[in-house]
Amino acid sequence: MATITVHPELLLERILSLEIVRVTERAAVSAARLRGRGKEKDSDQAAVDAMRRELNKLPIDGTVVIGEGEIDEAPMLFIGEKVGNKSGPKVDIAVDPLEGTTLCAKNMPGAIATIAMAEAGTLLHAPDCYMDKIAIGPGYPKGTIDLDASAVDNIISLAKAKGVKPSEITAILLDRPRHADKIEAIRKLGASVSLISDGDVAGVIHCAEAKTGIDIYLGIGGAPEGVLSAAALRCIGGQMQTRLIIDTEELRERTKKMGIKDPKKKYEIEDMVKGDCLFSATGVTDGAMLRGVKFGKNMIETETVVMRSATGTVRRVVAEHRQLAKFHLG
Ligand code: VTB
Repeated sequence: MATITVHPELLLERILSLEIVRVTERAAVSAARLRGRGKEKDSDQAAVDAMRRELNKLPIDGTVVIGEGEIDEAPMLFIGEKVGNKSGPKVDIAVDPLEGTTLCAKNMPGAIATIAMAEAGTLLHAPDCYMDKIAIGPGYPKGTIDLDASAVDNIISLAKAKGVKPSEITAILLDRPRHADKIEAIRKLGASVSLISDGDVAGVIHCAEAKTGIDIYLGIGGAPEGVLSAAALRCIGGQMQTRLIIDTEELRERTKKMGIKDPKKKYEIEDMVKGDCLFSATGVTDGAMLRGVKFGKNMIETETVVMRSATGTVRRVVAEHRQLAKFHLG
């Protein structure tokens, strides 16, 4: 019988692609316990604690490159923190234990717990600042979108590539005053605007999910969220361009310290995620991408989407947690 040899690192990566599900599941359950309580900080902290605890059980030698903030402002999962039990490969980790803290505090749709993992040195070390972003789903010719072109020109180009009228395109943007001009221009063109109050990791991913009806993400959101969504698109396909918004001297210094030589660089997905990666997200509240955590009498149910770029495999894991329900663990 032929023996199948799998490179040990690859095997580990395959195992990790299931292990990281636990990490976001636990963070989501902990945050969801505080859903709708109006306490953003508490639910975020609960998610951070749980995610860190689970991460430290993994056979990895990990470094948080996108985390809760700099060491002086975030005691846990800060940028540079070492995580994992050190017995495995060196990896970069990007986390947003609770993406959409306000959504969770208000029990509104779309809060998720999310993480991306890749070989050490391959994830963009982005500071916690704003980032200009544009993204579309897979199947379009390269160059269909350009961050430096106007929203209108991008929608016209995308409509042409899709074979539809610009009025048949739906753009998703964060509902912020800074996007007023863009929104007006898109509507004037006749295209549809879908506004989200928070949660632009899912917003970008929606472009690659046909069921959402979203064609393009436009506008300014968080840089950490930008790297996380780039990791997801690296797995499922699509195009994305971004640029950091470095508008203060303090940020310029911080960016330099993080090793970013050109603060005005236009990033492609491959610049933000340079090699293969894993991405996982678990729903905290119900959303278009994932169902939120359900607390039953003897069981807690979670839904997770986990992606692996090496193969483009996307798994949806609906898990029933009985022990977690019994012991009321976070
Ligand atoms: C987005 C969104 C986040 O921050 O990145 C956004 O994904 C951007 O910042 O969920 P502003 O809220 O300052 O516009 C969040 O809404 C919260 O982190």
